[in-house]
Amino acid sequence: MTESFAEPARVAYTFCRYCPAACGLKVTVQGNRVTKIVPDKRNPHSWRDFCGKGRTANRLVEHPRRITAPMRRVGDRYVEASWDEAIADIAARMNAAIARGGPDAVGVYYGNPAGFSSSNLVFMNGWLDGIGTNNRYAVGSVDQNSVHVVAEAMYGSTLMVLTSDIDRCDYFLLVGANPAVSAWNWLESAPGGWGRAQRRRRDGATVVVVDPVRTVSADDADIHLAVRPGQDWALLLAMVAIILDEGLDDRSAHADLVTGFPQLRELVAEADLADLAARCDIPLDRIREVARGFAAAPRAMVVTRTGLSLHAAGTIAEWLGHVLNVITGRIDQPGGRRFEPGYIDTLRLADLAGGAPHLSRVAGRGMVAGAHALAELPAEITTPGRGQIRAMLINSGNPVVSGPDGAALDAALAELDLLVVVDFVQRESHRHAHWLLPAVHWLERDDLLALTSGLHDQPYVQFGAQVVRPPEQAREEWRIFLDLALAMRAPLFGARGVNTFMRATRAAARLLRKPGIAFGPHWIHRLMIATSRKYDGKRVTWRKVTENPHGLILGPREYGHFRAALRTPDKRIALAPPQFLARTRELLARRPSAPSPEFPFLLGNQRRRHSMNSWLNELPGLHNSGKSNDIAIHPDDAAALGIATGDTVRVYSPTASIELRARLDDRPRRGVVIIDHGWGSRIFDPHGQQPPLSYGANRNLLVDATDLDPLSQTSALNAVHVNVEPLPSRAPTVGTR
Ligand SMILES: Nc1nc2c(c(=O)[nH]1)N[C@H]1C(S)=C(S)[C@@H](COP(=O)(O)OP(=O)(O)OC[C@H]3O[C@@H](n4cnc5c(=O)[nH]c(N)nc54)[C@H](O)[C@@H]3O)O[C@H]1N2
Ligand SMILES: Nc1nc2c(c(=O)[nH]1)N[C@H]1C(S)=C(S)[C@@H](COP(=O)(O)OP(=O)(O)OC[C@H]3O[C@@H](n4cnc5c(=O)[nH]c(N)nc54)[C@H](O)[C@@H]3O)O[C@H]1N2
Ligand code: SF4
Ligand SMILES: [Mo]
Repeated sequence: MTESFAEPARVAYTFCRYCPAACGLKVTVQGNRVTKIVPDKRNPHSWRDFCGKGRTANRLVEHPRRITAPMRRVGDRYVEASWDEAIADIAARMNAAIARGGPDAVGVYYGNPAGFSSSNLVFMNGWLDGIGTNNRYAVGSVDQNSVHVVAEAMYGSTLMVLTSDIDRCDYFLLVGANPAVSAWNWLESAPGGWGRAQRRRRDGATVVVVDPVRTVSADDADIHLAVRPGQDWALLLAMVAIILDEGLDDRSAHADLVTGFPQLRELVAEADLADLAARCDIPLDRIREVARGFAAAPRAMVVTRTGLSLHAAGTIAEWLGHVLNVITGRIDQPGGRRFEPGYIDTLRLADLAGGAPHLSRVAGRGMVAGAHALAELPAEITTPGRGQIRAMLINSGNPVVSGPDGAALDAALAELDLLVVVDFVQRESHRHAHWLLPAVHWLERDDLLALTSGLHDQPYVQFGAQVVRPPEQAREEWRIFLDLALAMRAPLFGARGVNTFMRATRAAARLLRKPGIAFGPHWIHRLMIATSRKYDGKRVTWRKVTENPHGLILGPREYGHFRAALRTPDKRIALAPPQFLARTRELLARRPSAPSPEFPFLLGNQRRRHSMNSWLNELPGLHNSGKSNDIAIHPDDAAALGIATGDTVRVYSPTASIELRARLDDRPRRGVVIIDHGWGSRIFDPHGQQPPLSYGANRNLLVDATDLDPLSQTSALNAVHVNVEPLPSRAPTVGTR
């Protein structure tokens, strides 16, 4: 059917699902096409981070290379197929793999966008539970695992995270974060957070930014500590030591809240302040000044982010950030880190979903938050034996680009008997796919902002209703997983009777001609609202939620829920978990390695306002001033190498080599070079024979996957030892168009 442009335009309200900021959007629609997206200024909670990515969201919907029907590989081409064929073939091949190698023969990787759908992961895990596979790999291992590991050890639940009470804070200590670019979010979201922190600053608050790069956030901070990459743990341990030694901690706040204080003291007594200062390369006086300022501030918070976590000592640094907050009494206090229970009790849901512990077959490591580490995936595919992955599904991810040592993963994916991809377009990680399954964009689906409700800095609910209809053959992930479970005879959620029930609701829907009767996420959405937390003695109703398309604030920011929510058996914070103490002692015992003459530089990372990890870069309307990444080198380092802006250089590590343009920039500290991640991902043309589109180079090819944080299993993505050499004047040959 062709859409008539004579149809009057209509306006819909929803929220962006590219990052946790969840900005409210006002979308103008003509026929079935989005013609304009602007911020929804009537959204009471979340519109303030609105950026170009949300503004151009319809460009992805209309991507010229979008996959709009299931596509099957035939030789080196793809042909369209029906859903019945796709589901039947995938189910048969997965079951055959299971018959040969057991349930673990089926593996899954899921990426960041899967978490922004209210139904995707629920049904994916239901399907995987039905299969009984332990081969689940998640983006957390290149992102937030350290948060889960610390939350579980200290507070008893991987999901017990704390939000930032920005508007009352007097002292912000931001470590490894660049909120002016990336918004105030990680496993929490404070809409307009950076603007709000700046407002506090104008009212006298102090902002400290800890970053090896003088970022735009550092430009607007009072103090910038240009830490040596990966050494935040030493800086934070020094601050803990100073605060305890000088008696600046708040005993009354933490005395009856914690266990492990004597063990923390013991550890601190073993550390030598001068040594710690040398490790992080910040003068001790400066560390003292910040530690004292932080402890003395009436209301303060430490906020940690990916810059701190994507390192071999990331978990220890993350832990010490929490320790600083706890010992100075910043937990669940105004201006500190507040526990937001959310209207859905996700901690309880996480308890219910927790499977049996599992050690990976090859490396013998445990899971973090229900998944194994991406770093382990290639070996699990290529190492023969029972449990070897032979069939794999990639759900909303691009791990060859976003994870370490992409070349090893790419080679492993090529060996699979079956690779299934659910996405909009065929990207780098999808090039060996046997099946490409068309996904539905969030402008085309309903989502209830529910599973992340405890991550928002305010009790808040919004239902984002479908704005435009998806292409006829595109399908939401939940439906794909449900259909696969039924076709594979895998009991959904691992429970008997669920599949029969699902079939019955589908049959009833057909019989009564009422599609809404068939089981789907709408059942779950309603159930969540019907069992949600009460505010002021009253529970919000489904009708009220849907009648408020701009979103609803459910109640005031409350304090005092933290203690009751603690999941530790003794209801106290475990301040000094033994595994953290042991790892810190290991780090202390290890002499810092001097830069090797062979690989004298440390490679760091930055985000850009208009990139979303490895996607959106290709879209028109974004990055028009330069669709590529380059390498930022300090002018003094560049001079020693004879490199000028615009030169082509080769950057190499023991793992790989890439080529790109150089840019002189005095923002990184000397010895640190910066290449943005997320570039160099090809976009293929499965419909036609057009050459792939590609912009920039994949810097994560340089990352050694085995250099990882043993606690979080996160690879040291942002501190890779590299060398840089000028090349004869010509265009870079790797990863450019
Ligand atoms: N060096 C370095 N590496 C990093 C980082 C870093 O700071 N430095 N950051 C890390 C972080 S924080 C993250 S989160 C990871 C991201 O790692 P990943 O999540 O693996 O990768 P993304 O680049 O986000 O790719 C997401 C894919 O999902 C697709 N997609 C988007 N929406 C949907 C949807 O609704 N359904 C489906 N089926 N597909 C969808 C996109 O088209 C894209 O192909 O990268 C990590 N990698
Ligand atoms: N525009 C945009 N916004 C995003 C995203 C995006 O891709 N684009 N991604 C979203 C996602 S998935 C996430 S997880 C969040 C991430 O949010 P952030 O973690 O705030 O992300 P970055 O902007 O990469 O900021 C990390 C900072 O850490 C610094 N850094 C690197 N190494 C070190 C180190 O060893 N120590 C210290 N102290 N600092 C270091 C980097 O120089 C950088 O400035 O952003 C989200 N928001
Ligand atoms: S991508 Fe931009 S518009 Fe979308 S939620 Fe994040 S900050 Fe808001
Ligand atoms: Mo992330």
